[in-house]
Amino acid sequence: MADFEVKAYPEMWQELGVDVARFDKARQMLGSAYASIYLSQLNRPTRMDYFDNMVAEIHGGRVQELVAAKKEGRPVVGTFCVYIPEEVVVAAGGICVGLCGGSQGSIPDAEKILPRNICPMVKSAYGFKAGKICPYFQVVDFVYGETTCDAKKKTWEILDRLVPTHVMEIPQMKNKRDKDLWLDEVKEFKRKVEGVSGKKISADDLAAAIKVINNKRRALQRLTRLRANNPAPISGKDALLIEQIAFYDEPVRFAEKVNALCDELEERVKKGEGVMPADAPRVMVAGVPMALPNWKVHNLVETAGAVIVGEESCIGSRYFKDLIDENVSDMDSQLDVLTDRYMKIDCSCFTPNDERIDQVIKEYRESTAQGILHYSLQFCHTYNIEEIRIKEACQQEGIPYLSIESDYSPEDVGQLQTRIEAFLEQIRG
Ligand code: BJ8
Repeated sequence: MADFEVKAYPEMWQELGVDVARFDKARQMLGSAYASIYLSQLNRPTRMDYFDNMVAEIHGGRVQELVAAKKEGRPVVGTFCVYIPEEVVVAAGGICVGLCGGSQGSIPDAEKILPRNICPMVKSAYGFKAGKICPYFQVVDFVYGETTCDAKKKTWEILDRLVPTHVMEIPQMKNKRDKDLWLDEVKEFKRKVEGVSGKKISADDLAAAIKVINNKRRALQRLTRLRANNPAPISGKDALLIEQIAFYDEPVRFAEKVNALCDELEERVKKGEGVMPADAPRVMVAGVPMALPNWKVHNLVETAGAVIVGEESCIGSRYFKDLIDENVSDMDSQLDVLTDRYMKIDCSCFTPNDERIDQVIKEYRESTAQGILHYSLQFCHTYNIEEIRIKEACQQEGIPYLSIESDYSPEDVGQLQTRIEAFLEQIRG
């Protein structure tokens, strides 16, 4: 197995108030997991080297950039949901970072205070702050939470004791009054960001930020389109990693690197080169976001000889499928089109949520997948219940389907492996 190390920056961690001894163990574990899950893959595109380096520097180089930005007075905002309008933060010269919530390691810290029977993503995220084992959490000026689900909504009240946590009310329906509420929330968010940064956001600032984030989303759309080729030019694991890095990398650089990778993938497609043979089963994943370093399902599916060709998820297409109209130039119209774009996010917190059911089938067709794997986290009521409708839609369309409900522990790996192998046999026919 290739050597890989997540770099250590103990002095900086110390200054940030991280529990260095514990965090260093987590760093080593992440490095060996990454080497065995990622670097063992065959035929990887060479331009994945940038993203490998982003993982190597996840607790160092990128954190240094955030610390430097803060010294310049630029706000650093931690987020947990794709509903947070990052264009507003970027317009104020700030940085949005998606905070970690995909690891089993921080859950015991959370369970000292939070109930055990809530979503592992919420516990993992809270545990990172409570245990002081995430430099990103230590560096943010404040955290922006939202009211998408009960577990998150109520955890923010407890998290606020450890780090300033401000909550946006996300509407749960899509009527005109809901859009009006959301527009008010976006305006209040803008005031908050202006307050922290001491910078009044102009229409030009917002226009520039909208372009930056649209370009990031366009690069991810391009990557998704390339994955529809057979053989797939990139693995699902690598694509998922890129979608995860999208939440903490500098957006202009990130878009450049994704586009450079896509250039290489286009060459591969021309030559008929892939990461798996053309007869490998092609699977699309739909459901709950897989926060870094949650690679469990992708790893199981691809280790079993299939390839994942799309993620209908917030760490996936829900984050980048919609762009903001760039053809308006006054602040009121900009906030209006921004609000429209965010209202298209079809999170399962909405009711009714027919758009998502249609979107899953649309993405399935576009990805040229041969089956859908629905993924929910334990205790996520909205995704677990909405799964009923996704399953019905798949039955109606004759799409091979598997539903998985899991958490971050390794305990169910054997059982999942058996179910995934049976599902792949069904696809192979
Ligand atoms: S817009 S999907 S990122 S809320 S899995 S914490 S819902 S109990 S993640 Fe999400 Fe925003 Fe929606 Fe997307 Fe709660 Fe469910 Fe846990 Fe969840």
